[in-house]
Amino acid sequence: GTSFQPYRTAYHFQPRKNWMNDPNGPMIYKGIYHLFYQYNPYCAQWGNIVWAHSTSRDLINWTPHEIALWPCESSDVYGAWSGSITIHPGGEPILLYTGVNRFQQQVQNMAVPKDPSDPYLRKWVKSGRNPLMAPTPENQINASSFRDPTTAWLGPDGKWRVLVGSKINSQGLAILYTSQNFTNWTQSLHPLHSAMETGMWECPDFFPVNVHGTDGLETSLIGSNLKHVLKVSLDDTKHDYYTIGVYDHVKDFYTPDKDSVEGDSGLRYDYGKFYASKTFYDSDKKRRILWGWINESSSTEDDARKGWSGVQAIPRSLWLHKSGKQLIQWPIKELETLRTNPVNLPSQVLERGSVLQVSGVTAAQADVEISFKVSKSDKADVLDPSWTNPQLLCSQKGAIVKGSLGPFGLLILASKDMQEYTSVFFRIFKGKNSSVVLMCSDQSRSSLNHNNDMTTYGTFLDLDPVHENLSLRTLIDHSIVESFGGEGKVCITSRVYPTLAINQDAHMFAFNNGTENVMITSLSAWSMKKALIN
Ligand code: DQQ
Repeated sequence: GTSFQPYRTAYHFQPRKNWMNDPNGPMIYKGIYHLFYQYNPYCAQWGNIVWAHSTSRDLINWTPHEIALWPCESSDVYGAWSGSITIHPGGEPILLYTGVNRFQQQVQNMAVPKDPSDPYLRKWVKSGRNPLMAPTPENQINASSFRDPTTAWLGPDGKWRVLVGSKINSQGLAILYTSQNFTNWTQSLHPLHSAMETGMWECPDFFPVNVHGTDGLETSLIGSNLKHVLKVSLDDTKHDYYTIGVYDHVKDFYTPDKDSVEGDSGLRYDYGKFYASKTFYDSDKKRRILWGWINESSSTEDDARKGWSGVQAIPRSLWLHKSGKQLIQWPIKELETLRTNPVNLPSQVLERGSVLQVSGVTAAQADVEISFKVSKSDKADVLDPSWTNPQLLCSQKGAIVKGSLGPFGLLILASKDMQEYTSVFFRIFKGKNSSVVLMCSDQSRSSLNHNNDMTTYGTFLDLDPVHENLSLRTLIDHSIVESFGGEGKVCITSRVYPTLAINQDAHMFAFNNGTENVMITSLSAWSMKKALIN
């Protein structure tokens, strides 16, 4: 790597160098947060995968530890791939991961801490019984599509259950295994759930959510005031989608609610980059926390030059929206300890065609919250019924395409003369019976270096812009733009690599490129301190 590193993050998790992908085995143990991750110890490209390990007291500042799992046994010699940790009722953590064995087959293995009295759990011992789950000629499991065990949960019958992601032809499935003792596992006759035409399900995650309130729930909890979430990572499109539904713990079936859409057009954690995510229950703070990997949008040559690839999104608290139809995600509260030098702008009209500079913040390393209100939506452009793909709509109607109500939002990582900027914005349309809000993250002008993937992202946002505040919070961290719309109803994360708008040469603006005025009801921005990361 080189010493000129304008794209390294100040407060998003990353290793010192080399390649990182999926977050693995997140947990809290003896008051310490643990994060493991898929890591290549030798270069900035995927390969030679081990489990790297860091710990933290606040999920913000991180200390690296030695590699937790090296591939070295016959059951994992070609890689220690993704997996999860389960905390047993007695408090001991047990790790399940995918090993790629000497026949290049994917199998599931176990490891336990060598010394459970060490709160940092620096050493792990693999089970002599590995592999615990493997493809055989009898079970018909495809040996190259059998990976990523979930956190296990305990059923009322005293048996453990775990899911492993798989596929049969183009049908994605979550294979279910049960066990009395966590070592001998039996494949169930049917998967917990499957869906046609979704392709390989990587990194399944299955957990209960509270019907009332924002508290998280322990993974094995059974009760009446809860629903279940099944998230899978779609290998074909590299998106994490989820359904909300009901888990029958006697028949061991999960059934998504009937309005919960399967596959790539279903609900996503994030409509930008966010993959192979995993949640864990934080028993100290009674919340469920989501980790997700954000890959680079730069070329492999640029990654090799900078010597690293991959970051983790800010851990997000997640809970069920009161409608019961979607999840809400919000950056963990601890992130706010990095906020400094607040800039608050008075509520004001953002006139049509105007730009308002947000000065006094380190715009390349910032946290900003802005809220808009529109007085009426009768002037909004009419939504053509054929415009059903929000991402496509955002790329056809980027920040420079004038509308009536919108585009309005933020210009981020902008160079002085606007040669470079990333825009995160809203557009309001008149739908059939109500207004329709579109939220976009437009990277098309983010860099003069066109070797980057500058795809525009977008999603619809279920919100009434006349009677509710239309809010946007964006975390800016040099090469990361992580946005939360509608108080966490939707997220869009992107990677950008400005060549001019770096460090102190980056600027931030609010803008309204519509022909109607809009109201800014509040605008607060903070410079962000640097976290201690690895
Ligand atoms: N990454 C791991 C696999 C998983 C994939 C390998 C998802 O276990 O399916 O590094 O990004």
